[in-house]
Amino acid sequence: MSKTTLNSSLKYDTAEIMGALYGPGITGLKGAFDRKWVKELGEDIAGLYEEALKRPGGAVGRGPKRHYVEIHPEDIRGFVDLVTHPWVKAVCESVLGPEYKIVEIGFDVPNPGAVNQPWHRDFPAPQDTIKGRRLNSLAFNVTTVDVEPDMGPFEIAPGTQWDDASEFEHEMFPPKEFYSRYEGRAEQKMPKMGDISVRSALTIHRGTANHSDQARPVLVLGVDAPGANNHERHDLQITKKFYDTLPEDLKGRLMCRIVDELEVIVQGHSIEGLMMGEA
Ligand SMILES: O=C(O)CCC(=O)C(=O)O
Repeated sequence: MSKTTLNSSLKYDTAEIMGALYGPGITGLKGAFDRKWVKELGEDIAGLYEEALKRPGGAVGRGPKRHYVEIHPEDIRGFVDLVTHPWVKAVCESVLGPEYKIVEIGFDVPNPGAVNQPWHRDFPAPQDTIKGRRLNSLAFNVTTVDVEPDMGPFEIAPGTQWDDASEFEHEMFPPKEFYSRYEGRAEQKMPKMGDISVRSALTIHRGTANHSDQARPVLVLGVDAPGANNHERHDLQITKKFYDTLPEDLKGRLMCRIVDELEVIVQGHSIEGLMMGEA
């Protein structure tokens, strides 16, 4: 066991973390960052969102008034703080093992007027989960605002990461007849600035209708166990200059291309069933 693993797992309880991700399929850490850190993240995301909206294909529609934008790690000032946070490392080590890799960074923006999404998974469950009963990827979320009930909170149906998807559309969208199961279990999440959550992207969830006059931008960090191959849906790029500044033990964790100049990301992870017409 490496020193990092030992330290992280001593501070945070591995069994508790695994119990949460294999049980409800979601957990979190309150107050991981201070509000100044989150404010900067919100500013970075606001600028990136503005740029992405101007670029054809820069932002993927995830339903009316709702987008997803994949970004470059060095676009946000807090990237290294986030991925080296001891709780984030402990969760990844506990659930994905010591060889985990960072494969995605992006953000979702549900704007005022966004409607309820269909209940969904972010991608089909892999054989490792269906047959092997093992989770091989995680999605971390960091809200950039204090979420209030009228802001279209993220809603999740705990325990449904294990649901059989054979009757789901594209193995991701349960039919409407199944909705009572998700509605019966649904929990709305109301994180505050500074909180981090982590979930299996297979736990059935949806963004809800945003009735407020405020957007609810949320950062997404995707992490894989070896063999999960979610990097194929993404294009993580790091400049050589930025790479050289990274802590040694982080360098090997990034499933990325090292480039001289950052290239515009052609958004790969569109979820057709979430488009619902124009965003
Ligand atoms: O509203 C959210 O926080 C998540 C939205 C979502 O699940 C998605 O667009 O895939």
